[in-house]
Amino acid sequence: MPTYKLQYFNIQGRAEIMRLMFAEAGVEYTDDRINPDEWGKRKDEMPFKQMPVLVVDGEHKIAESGAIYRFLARELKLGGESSVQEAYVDMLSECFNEIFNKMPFLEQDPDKKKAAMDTVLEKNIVPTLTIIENKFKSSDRQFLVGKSVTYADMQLMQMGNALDMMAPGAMDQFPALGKLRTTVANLPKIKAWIAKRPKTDY
Ligand SMILES: N[C@@H](CCC(=O)N[C@@H](CS)C(=O)NCC(=O)O)C(=O)O
Repeated sequence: MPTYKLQYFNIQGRAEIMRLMFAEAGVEYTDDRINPDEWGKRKDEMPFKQMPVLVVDGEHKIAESGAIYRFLARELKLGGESSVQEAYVDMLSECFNEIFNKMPFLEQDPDKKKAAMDTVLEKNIVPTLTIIENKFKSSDRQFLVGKSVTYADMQLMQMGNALDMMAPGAMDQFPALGKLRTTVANLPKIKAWIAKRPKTDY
C-alpha cells in the first residue's frame, strides 16, 4: 500500500473531497495542514506553488485538485465502475469545480460579494444544478453515477455546504440533490469523519 500525505491549509476548501475519499475508503494518510504563517516559506515546495498537493510514497508530488481526485478515485475505487461511468463522474466533477471556482469566496466587501454571488447563481449555478436535479430526479439511482458513492457525490455535498454559506436557501430548489447530500453525509465512514474532523468555517 502506498503512503499518502495531503498538504493543504486548515480549511475544508479544495482538499475536503480528498479527505472524504480517504475516509470512505478507510485508507490511512497524513493530513498535513499548513499554517498560513509558514506558507511563504513552504510555497516553493509545491509543484505549482499552490495547494492542495498529494505526496505519494514521499516522492511523487501531485498538484491540481482535478488530477488528485482522479488519481485517488483510481487508487481508492471511488470514481465509477466502467470507463463510461468514470467519464460521467469526471463530467459532473468538472461542473462542480466550475461552480466552486466562480463563487466569490475571497471578496471582502459584503455588497460586492452578494452582487457577485447573485450573478453567478443566476447565470451559472441555478441553470447547471437544474439540469442535474432533473436528470437525477428522473432516475431511480441513489447516487449520481452507478450504484455506489463516487467523488462526484462528495463534491455535490461540499458544493451544497458552500452554497448554504454563500447563498442561504439556494439549495432548497433542488430537493433531489438535497436528499443526495443527506445520503452522502450519512454514509457511516463519512459521518464519522465529519464528526471528528477539525472544526473550521469552511
Ligand atoms: N487550480 C488549482 C488551484 C489551487 C489553489 O487556488 N490553491 C489555493 C488554495 S485553495 C492556494 O494554494 N493559495 C495560496 C497561494 O496561491 O499562494 C487546483 O485546482 O488545485
